[in-house]
Amino acid sequence: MIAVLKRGVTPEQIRQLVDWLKSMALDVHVSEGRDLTVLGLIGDTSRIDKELLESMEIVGSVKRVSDPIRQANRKEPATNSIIEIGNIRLGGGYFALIAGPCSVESEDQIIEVARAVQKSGAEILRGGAFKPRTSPYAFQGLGAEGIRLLLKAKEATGMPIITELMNIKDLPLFEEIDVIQIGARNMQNFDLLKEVGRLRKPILLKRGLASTLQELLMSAEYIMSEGNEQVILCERGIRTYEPYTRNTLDLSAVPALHELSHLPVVVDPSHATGKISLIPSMAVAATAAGADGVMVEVHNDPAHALCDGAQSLTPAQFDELSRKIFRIREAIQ
Ligand SMILES: [Mn+2]
Repeated sequence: MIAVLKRGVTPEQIRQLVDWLKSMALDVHVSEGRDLTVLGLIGDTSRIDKELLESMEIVGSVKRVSDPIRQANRKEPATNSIIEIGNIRLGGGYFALIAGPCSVESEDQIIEVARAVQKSGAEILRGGAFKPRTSPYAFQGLGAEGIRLLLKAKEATGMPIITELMNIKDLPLFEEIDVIQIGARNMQNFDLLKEVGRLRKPILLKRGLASTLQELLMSAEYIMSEGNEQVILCERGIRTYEPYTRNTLDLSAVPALHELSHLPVVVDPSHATGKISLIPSMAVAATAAGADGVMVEVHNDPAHALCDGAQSLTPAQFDELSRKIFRIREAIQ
């Protein structure tokens, strides 16, 4: 960490600041230039409050030199994390198509959708049991019953399951779930992140609707700092001033996250656009941009879906899309 002091500071003021910094177990290297004095702070500066230091009367500016992200950040250019989900791999050159309904509604529904998307090449089944809905009066999901039905679909098809955990008290129900999703609204629920960090199973972490990439990576760091290194990042659109789409899909997040991190990146064009007419193009574009996976909502009867029907593809539409996605994969390999 580097602190540049303001012009005209007295040697006594510098000495007081250096003493205070040293009292926090840091080494301080003082460089006095003709006009400015620069302090180089050496040691564990992660506990230093940058804003507090910056607010001091004699301090002009402060810059962090070391990355606050220690585990999620990219270390070697060519080494990417590969996440194992059952016998499926994701990341580091492995690509997976994830599909399923927004929410689990019945045994017939989830098994029918699972069989259909599997036939089209999807390898992981998604489906919500616990639903974070904007309105408390909207369908809230089947809860524990939904988890039970997802496991029935897993039994019927062999597909690993990804589903969202909203409350840590429900964790015992997730024992046989393959991937736990932390939704956009919970991306900065730090207690929840720490709890899933203590598990030893993959976590799909969705980007918050108003979160920066740095904040997304800090949230991944919360999970990893507890020992769980199996984190999958998910871009699902962010809130902008454009109302035509449900959110704005930030496709540049895919190569940007690959630059910043070794973790795999999945794109969810369904929640990003909210419109069936836009999902296929964005799913193809995400694949072309190098996403390690694409996650799409598919429903056997979108018109009667209890949740997100307007953004659910039919199995036939998904089949057409998956063909395009696999062709793009071949083209970019
Ligand atoms: Mn949904």
